[in-house]
Amino acid sequence: MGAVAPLVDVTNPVNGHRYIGLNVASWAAAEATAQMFGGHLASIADQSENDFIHQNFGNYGGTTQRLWIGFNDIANEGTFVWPDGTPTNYTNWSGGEPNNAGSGEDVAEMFGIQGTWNDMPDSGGTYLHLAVIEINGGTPPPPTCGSDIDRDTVVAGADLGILLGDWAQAISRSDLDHDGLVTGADLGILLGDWGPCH
Ligand code: MMA
Ligand code: CA
Repeated sequence: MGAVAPLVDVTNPVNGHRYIGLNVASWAAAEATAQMFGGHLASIADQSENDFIHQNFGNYGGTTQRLWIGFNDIANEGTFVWPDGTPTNYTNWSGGEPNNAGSGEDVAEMFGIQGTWNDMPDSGGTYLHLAVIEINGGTPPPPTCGSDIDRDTVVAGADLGILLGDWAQAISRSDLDHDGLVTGADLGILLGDWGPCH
């Protein structure tokens, strides 16, 4: 197989996560592809993340898309989970969904038109799906290294550069004290963590 060029490749400034889009037929193949990229099918933690995916993928190429997202109840019917371990704090099901229709539906799609979700069979039926792959979604940094913004296991100039670039904004990746704004307090935390993670 040759190189694979994502159809969409965007970073969400709110959480710093990267999302790429590829046409992959079944949900399981899409999740396997996501893992080859070092990620999972997208997890959606809140309305803001749902909006971001809806806006960036829902009308790709000027066509209303059906999007594969990670939510699934494959392991335990009726209990939907995210493949990257994101807790289930937010859902955006369409009315009457999930309904486990037909011979069963264990994986979720997002309707590109309005951003709501529906459970579907793994095959996706007759619909082409755009898989939304999230590269660095659910795995928080180890607690001893919360300032390692770029997750390269060392708190260094690259992290400082990201934090300064996010200065005075409500950008969670650099809001190390989680007070809603990137300020001198966050800079102090980062400088205190300077050096290799341990
Ligand atoms: C209906 C509805 C959905 C189900 C799909 C399967 C068109 O919508 O029952 O819940 O997932 O059919 O194609
Ligand atoms: Ca359904």
